[in-house]
Amino acid sequence: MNIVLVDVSADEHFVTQNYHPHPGLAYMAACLEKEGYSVRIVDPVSSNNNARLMVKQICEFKPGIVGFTATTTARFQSIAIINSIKKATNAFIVAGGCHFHPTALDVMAKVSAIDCIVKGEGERTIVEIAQAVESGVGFSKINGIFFRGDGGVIETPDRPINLDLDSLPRPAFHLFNLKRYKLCLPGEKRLRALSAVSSRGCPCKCIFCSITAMQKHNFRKRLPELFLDEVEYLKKTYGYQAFIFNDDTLTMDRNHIVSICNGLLKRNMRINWSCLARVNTVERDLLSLMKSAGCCYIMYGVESGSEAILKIMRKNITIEQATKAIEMTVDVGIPVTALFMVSLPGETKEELRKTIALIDKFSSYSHVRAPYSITCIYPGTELERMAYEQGILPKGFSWNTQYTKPVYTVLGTDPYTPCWENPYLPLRDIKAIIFKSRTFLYKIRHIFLRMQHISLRNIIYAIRIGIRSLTIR
Ligand code: B12
Ligand code: SF4
Repeated sequence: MNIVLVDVSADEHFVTQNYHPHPGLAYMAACLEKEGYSVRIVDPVSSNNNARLMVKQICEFKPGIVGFTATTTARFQSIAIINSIKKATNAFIVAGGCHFHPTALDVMAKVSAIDCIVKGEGERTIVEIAQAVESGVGFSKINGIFFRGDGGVIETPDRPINLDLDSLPRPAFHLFNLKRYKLCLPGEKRLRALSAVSSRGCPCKCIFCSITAMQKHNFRKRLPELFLDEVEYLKKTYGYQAFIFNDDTLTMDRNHIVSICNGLLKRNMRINWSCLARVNTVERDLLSLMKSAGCCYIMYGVESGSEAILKIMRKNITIEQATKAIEMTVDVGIPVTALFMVSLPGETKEELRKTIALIDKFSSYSHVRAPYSITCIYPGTELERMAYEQGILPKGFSWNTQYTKPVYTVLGTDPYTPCWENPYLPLRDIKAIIFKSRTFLYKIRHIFLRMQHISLRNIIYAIRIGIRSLTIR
């Protein structure tokens, strides 16, 4: 039987500049191939994110099953293609991943074209689904799914999150047209890169994070030697000199990261790599070792300049730890991105100003970038639960029916993903407060940068923010 796995993106920018071949699909495809199925991956890079072309590529493979993944941002693009495929073929349609899993009942109710939703990790489940579709035995014995039965949607028991990551075959990157991927290592080197994952999950409980919903704080790591065998194989087979280690927090387990670094040095792998880390999991010796093993970029989630807000978001870090980690990292010669969020629960104008001050402090260091984003609410998170409780998500809200507010367009965020709103910090004022707090030189630079992408929309946006900043106290 032929099986197509599909990744859809919402965003041209990511597709043309920074898109990763989807590791989840690559692992599932490898498991299906191992069981003898013919698999094709249809992805936004090879199809220019063009829905019509994607539908054509899916149909011409004559699939018995089509599996879709999507982030919340890309859900409507994905659902549109799902509906077209159902009209054009008899294929059994499965969906999974960080959006479809936590919204499963809602999406099954709204999108009749979807036959089955997979909860959590898909490697074992997709193989069992393929076997069930082929043999016609039914789905009730497959754990970790929602499917349509006689009496409506049926949910089977969760699968324990105990998949042995070392038992998985190598991700099927041969099914991607890797030459078309422009993904580069962040930072100055801009080397073409491929992603690799040495652990899954995170034991932390940040209220905004989707990983919690997917992995339930379960942290599992691969044997460093086997992970390095995989990286070495990817380097030799596809010629990559750079890798993005996409573990949720690569430095979560000190022994694990130390073994990876020592292994890279012992094998004389000479690769460059970047990773995500937490500020309270690094110290100078570790950072120096990482640097000597090829680490050339680290992203830290700092999120807020207010200790009170960090507590509310259960980030479990302090500003002192963040400052120390960032200073040590640049000191050993690794450039840093410190990620911030604004409009977090409990945030007032005063708290926001503390965040801006910390952003400006970090941005003044050489080799540190400190971008911020407006806090979006994602399904399955603690933040979603709080948003229902506080009426930020209205009664009857559905993740899979278009919902937007004019202010989301003002913010320049994805207009269909709801943002957190605070009573003393209206969303419509946030950009203006940030703009007003900036130095004169910063403002001139900001206006100049926006003017480089000159469009009527950008000009109206800049004027609007400017006017609002004059009226905000
Ligand atoms: C790499 C990455 C990116 C890359 C590439 C994304 C891509 N090609 O998919 C880039 C940088 C482009 C990116 C961008 C964004 N990302 Co991102 N990203 C990640 C990251 C760190 C790693 C993904 C990964 O490698 N996972 C490992 C693989 C093995 O797991 P997986 O993908 O979940 O797949 C497994 C299961 O979910 C399941 N499964 C998944 N799909 C399917 C489909 C079927 C049919 C089945 C059966 C099973 C199944 O089985 C898979 C194998 O076990 C994740 C965090 C994470 N750990 O997932 C965030 C994450 C996916 N990103 C997130 C976000 C918020 C974003 C952005 C919105 C950020 C922003 N503000 O711009 C954008 C949106 C991009 C877009 N336009 O859609 C959120 C998504 C939340 C949500 N509900 O949508 C995540 C979960 C981070 C988080 N902590 O919350 N991201
Ligand atoms: S530390 Fe990172 S991956 Fe872990 S829960 Fe917090 S945001 Fe998510």
